[in-house]
Amino acid sequence: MNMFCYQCQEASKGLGCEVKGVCGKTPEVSALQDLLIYQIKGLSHYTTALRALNIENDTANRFITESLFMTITNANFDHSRFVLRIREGFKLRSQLKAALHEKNVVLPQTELLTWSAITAGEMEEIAEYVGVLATENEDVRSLRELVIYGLKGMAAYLEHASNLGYFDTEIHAFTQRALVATTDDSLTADELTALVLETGKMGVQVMALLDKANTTSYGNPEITKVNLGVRKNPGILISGHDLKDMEELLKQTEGTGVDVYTHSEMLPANYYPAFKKYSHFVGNYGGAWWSQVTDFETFNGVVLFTTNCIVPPRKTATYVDRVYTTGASGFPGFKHIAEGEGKPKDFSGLIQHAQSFASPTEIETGEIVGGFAHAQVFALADKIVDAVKSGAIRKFFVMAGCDGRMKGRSYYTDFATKLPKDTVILTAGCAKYRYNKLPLGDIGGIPRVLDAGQCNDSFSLVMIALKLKEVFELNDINELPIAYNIAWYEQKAVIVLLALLSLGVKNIHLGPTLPAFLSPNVAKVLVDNFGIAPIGSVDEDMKLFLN
Ligand code: FSO
Ligand code: SF4
Repeated sequence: MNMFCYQCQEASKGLGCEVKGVCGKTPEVSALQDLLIYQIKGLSHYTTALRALNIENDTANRFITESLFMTITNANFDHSRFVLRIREGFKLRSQLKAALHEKNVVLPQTELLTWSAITAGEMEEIAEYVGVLATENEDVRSLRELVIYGLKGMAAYLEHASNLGYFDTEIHAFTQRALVATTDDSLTADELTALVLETGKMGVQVMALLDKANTTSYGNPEITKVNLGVRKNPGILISGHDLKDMEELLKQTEGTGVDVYTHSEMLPANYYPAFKKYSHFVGNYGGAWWSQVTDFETFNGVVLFTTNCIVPPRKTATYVDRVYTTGASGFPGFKHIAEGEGKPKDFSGLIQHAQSFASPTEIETGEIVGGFAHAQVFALADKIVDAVKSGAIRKFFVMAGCDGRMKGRSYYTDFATKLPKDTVILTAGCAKYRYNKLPLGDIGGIPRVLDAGQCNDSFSLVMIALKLKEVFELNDINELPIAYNIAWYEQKAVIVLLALLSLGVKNIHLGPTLPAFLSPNVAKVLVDNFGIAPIGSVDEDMKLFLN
C-alpha cells in the first residue's frame, strides 16, 4: 500500500514518507488520516453554510478540531480509533445536511459531500485518491498543506483552551472556511498566500486564548526551580501539553501514595502556582519527547500521554503495558482513558495500576530554572531594560520550537554553548532540552536561558518582544536586539511560525531543515518577503547573528 506524507521535519529524505512514516505511522493509518482530513473538509462546507444562517453546531466544531489534532505528527497511531471516527463523521454529516435541508438549503452534491465507506478496507481505497498528492500543482499543494498544517497546530491549542472552558467561535469559523478554501480550485496562488498569512493571524488569537485559559485557571507561571531527582514512592509520568489533564491527575492522585512527575512538554506545569501546592508533585523526569524510549524504561511506573509526541516502543520495550493515552493521542497496545462526558476524566484505574510499581530509577539530580512567561518577565522588566541599556545584555536569541532525534540537532546545543556570555536565550517548546541543563550562568541574576513554557507559550515571547519595543520606543519589532533561531518538528511549530510572520517578525532562521512541504516557489515567497533562511554552520550563523 502506498502513502504520502510530508508534514513534519522528519519527512523521509527531506521529501516525504512513501513506504512507512519515519515517525512509525503505517500506510493504513496514513490513509485513514488523509481520509479524515478529506471528511472534515466536506463537513466544513456544511458548517460554513449553516453559519451563514447564524446556526453554530458545537458538535461539529469539536469534531473538526479533534480530528485535526488527531492527525498531528506522533499524536495517534491507532487504526481502530480512526475507523470509528470516520464512521462518526458520517452521522454528523447526515445531521448537518438535515439541518440545512430544514432551511431549504441544498449544497451541490459533489464527491466530497457524498462519498461513503463502512469498512476499513473501503476507507483505505477511497483515501488513495484524496491525499496530499491529489492536488497536482506543487505550489497550490504546498500552500494548501501549509494552511492545513497551521490549522492542525491551531486545533491543538484550541482544544486545550476548550478543555478549560475557553471558546472562540471565530477560530472555528476561520478553520472551517480555510478547510473549504483548500478544496476550491478557483483560488489563485496569491489568494492562498493571503490565506496562509490569515492563518498566522488566527494563530496569534488562539495562543492568546490558550494563554488566558491557562493563566486564569492556574495563575501566572513564576520563577521555579524544578527538581530533576526522584523520591521513593511509585510514580506517574505525565507527558504532552494538556494542563486540564495535569490538574485532574494531581487531584486524583492526592493521598494515594503515588507521586507525579512531568515529561518533555509537561515540564512547564511545574511553573504554575496552582500545581505547586501538591506535595506529591515531585518535578521533571528525563528529557525531550524522543528520549521516552529510555526514560520510560527507567521510570518504572505508569505513563500518561495527554497529546503527542509518541514514539512507537521498540520490540524490546518493557513499558508498553504501563502506558496510557487520553484526548487526541492513541497507540495500539496502550490503554486509552475516555473523555469524562461532562464529568472529570476517571484516572482511578491508572492510579491503582501505578501503585503496583517500584519507584523511578534516578537518572539525574539537581534542578533547572524556568517560569519566564510574560507576567514574570514583565515583573523583571526594569532589571532587563537596565541590563540592555548598560550593555550587560547585548542580544536576545529566540530559540523556541521543537526538539527531535536527528543528529543535526546537536547544532542547537553547540549554538547555545558558543553564544557569548552577554546574550540571553528566550525559549519555549521542547527545543529547550538541547540546552536547558547546560551551565550557561546568569547576567546580574537574570538566567541566560529564560524558559517561557510550552510551544504555545511562544505567545509569551511575542508579548515580551512587544513590551521591549514599547519600552525602547521603537517603530518596528525588527529593530530590537532579538534574533530568531527556531527549531521545528511538527505542525504546532508551523502555527507558531505563521503567527510570528503575521506579527511582522523578519529574518527567522529555521532548522534543522526547511519543511519538505514548501515548494521552491513558495519557499522563495517566504525568503523574499520575510527573510526566512535555513540554518548554516554554528560558526557562520553566530557571525551573521552577532554582526
Ligand atoms: Fe514538542 Fe512534540 Fe510542543 Fe510539538 S513535544 S514537538 S511543536 O509536540 O508541541 O514542543
Ligand atoms: Fe513522515 Fe512526518 Fe508524516 Fe510521519 S508525520 S509520515 S515522519 S512526514
